[in-house]
Amino acid sequence: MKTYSVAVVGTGAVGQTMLKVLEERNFPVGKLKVLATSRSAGKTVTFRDEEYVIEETTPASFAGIDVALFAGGEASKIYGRAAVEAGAVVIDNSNNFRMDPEVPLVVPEVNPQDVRWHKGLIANPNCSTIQMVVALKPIYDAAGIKRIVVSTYQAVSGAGQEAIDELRQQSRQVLAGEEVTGKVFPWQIAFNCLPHIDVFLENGYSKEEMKMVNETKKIMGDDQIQVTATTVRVPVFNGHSEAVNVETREKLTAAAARELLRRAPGVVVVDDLEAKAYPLAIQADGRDEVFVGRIREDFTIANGLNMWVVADNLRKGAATNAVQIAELLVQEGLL
Ligand code: L14
Repeated sequence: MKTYSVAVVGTGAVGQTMLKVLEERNFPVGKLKVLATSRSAGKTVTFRDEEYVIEETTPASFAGIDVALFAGGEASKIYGRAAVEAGAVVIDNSNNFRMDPEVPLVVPEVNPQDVRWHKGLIANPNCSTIQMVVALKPIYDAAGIKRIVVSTYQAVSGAGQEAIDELRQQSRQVLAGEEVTGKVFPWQIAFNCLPHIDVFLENGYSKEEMKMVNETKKIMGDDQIQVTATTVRVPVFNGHSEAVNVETREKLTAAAARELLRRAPGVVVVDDLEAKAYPLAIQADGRDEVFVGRIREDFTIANGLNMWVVADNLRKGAATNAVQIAELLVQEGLL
């Protein structure tokens, strides 16, 4: 079988999950380079029972690399273009290039065709956007979408390993009646909700909220879709949940939507009220699918649906989606 030289840039929560997912899904990795900042260089990671020493990223790191998965943050801003010039296809999980008109923004279940026009760089969307569009795509195709109102309940893992540690430590502190300390979040996250993810913008929205607005239109290829979002950090370790209200162009009953979602790629419907079955973050943890439940009509408008959408934000929201894009490139002969 043909194999590919792969670089993973970043060894935080997302980078580590990328390595795990590459291994689990049996991506045809020939040579592997694990790159990071000088802070992690020299440490080791395990891939397929072999130890790899983490190397410091430099512009020269990408010679001979076929595909470079950037886990996020600043790295792709500094080395992304250099990697492309060295001949790698870059799949970038950061926000740096997502809205660049020269860069496809891809969710394989939604717009796989967009990989074809890549010019070396492909962006992985924001975690909250990915799981929402996977759930909305079959509804869009069947009935069109006018407007989406979404509220998110986002896990701390999206903010990295330090944020996971902070929730654990603060939970202990609260239960022990100790003073609560922290440095990742602006306020205590344990036993609390923060309507604040990423930075605030001039228009009063957070950047995370505007990512959901803008990325949804680009991925769905429809500028007319109205999206409004409230993104909230909740004291959950991993797995984002979303309350999604959607106004369709044509009438779609809850039963019809449920049936469409049952057949949709990458979706698992968990929707049995008798059995108290609905998607849960703790059950989505470690899974690659998007879970959808509580599907019901919004009786306040002619064509409205409500649903509850949950996914593992480190996997489908980041690492798995990036690896799926790499798989797509292989299938399409684009690597
Ligand atoms: O835009 O803090 O990909 O949970 C996703 C995780 C932004 C921050 C992105 C978080 C990031 C977000």
